[in-house]
Amino acid sequence: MKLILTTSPRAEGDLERKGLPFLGIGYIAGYVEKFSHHRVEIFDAHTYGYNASRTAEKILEKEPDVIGIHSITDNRFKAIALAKEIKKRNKEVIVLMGGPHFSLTAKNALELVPEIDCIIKGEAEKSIVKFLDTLESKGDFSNVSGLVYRIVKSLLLTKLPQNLTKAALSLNLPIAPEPTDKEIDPEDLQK
Ligand code: B12
Repeated sequence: MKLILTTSPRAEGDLERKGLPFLGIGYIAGYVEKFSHHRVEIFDAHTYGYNASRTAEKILEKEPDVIGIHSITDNRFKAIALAKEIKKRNKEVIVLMGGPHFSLTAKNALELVPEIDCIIKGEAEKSIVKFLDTLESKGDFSNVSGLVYRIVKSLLLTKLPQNLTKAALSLNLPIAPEPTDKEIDPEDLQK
């Protein structure tokens, strides 16, 4: 599978972060490269200063199977605009969202935005590899931790997002202790 990970186009009022590598998609790409056979590239729409339409065009030229869009709350509408521009041009490519905003609003976003195919909540290194493997083998997505997707008209949240400590250990990184050993689904905190 070919995965392109992109930042969202810059939103009005966002702090300029042009040219600063984005750690989240960087970690995911590093993990995919190291621990899978899938191909992955990063496309930094924010740094290039592209709008949603140009970003969609440029990414689709690379013929990906999956486009993963990072988003925070400030640029969520840019991320949604990008998902729409992608689907307008190519209905087959899978649009996967992630990052702080869609981790908190996954159910709502999938209900309101048909162009979003699925969301991985929380940290996604391991989950995304499992997701790509499952897509390739046409397997069962309910085994992908943190994945939220549609089944006909209802939504399914799989198991809780992947475990931070285990993911960090598998990357051989120094990690801070977790604040609690209880797993809390961020969506529960919104209620
Ligand atoms: C560093 C940082 C910055 C730097 C960014 C430098 C850089 N290029 O990386 C600077 C100072 C520029 C910055 C700017 C802003 N930031 Co900032 N920033 C952070 C901070 C402290 C760390 C982000 C980080 O690198 N985390 C580590 C990486 C590894 O984690 P991650 O990004 O979450 O990625 C993981 C998951 O989210 C997921 N994931 C990430 N991307 C994707 C994509 C897909 C497809 C999938 C499936 C999963 C996925 O997997 C990743 C790996 O495990 C966070 C707070 C935090 N503790 O996370 C705030 C934070 C992200 N920033 C925030 C905000 C508000 C902003 C600004 C809007 C501030 C402003 N008013 O301008 C701007 C926006 C700039 C922009 N367009 O992105 C908020 C977002 C809140 C929200 N609800 O969305 C946060 C959460 C802080 C907070 N608690 O309020 N920021």
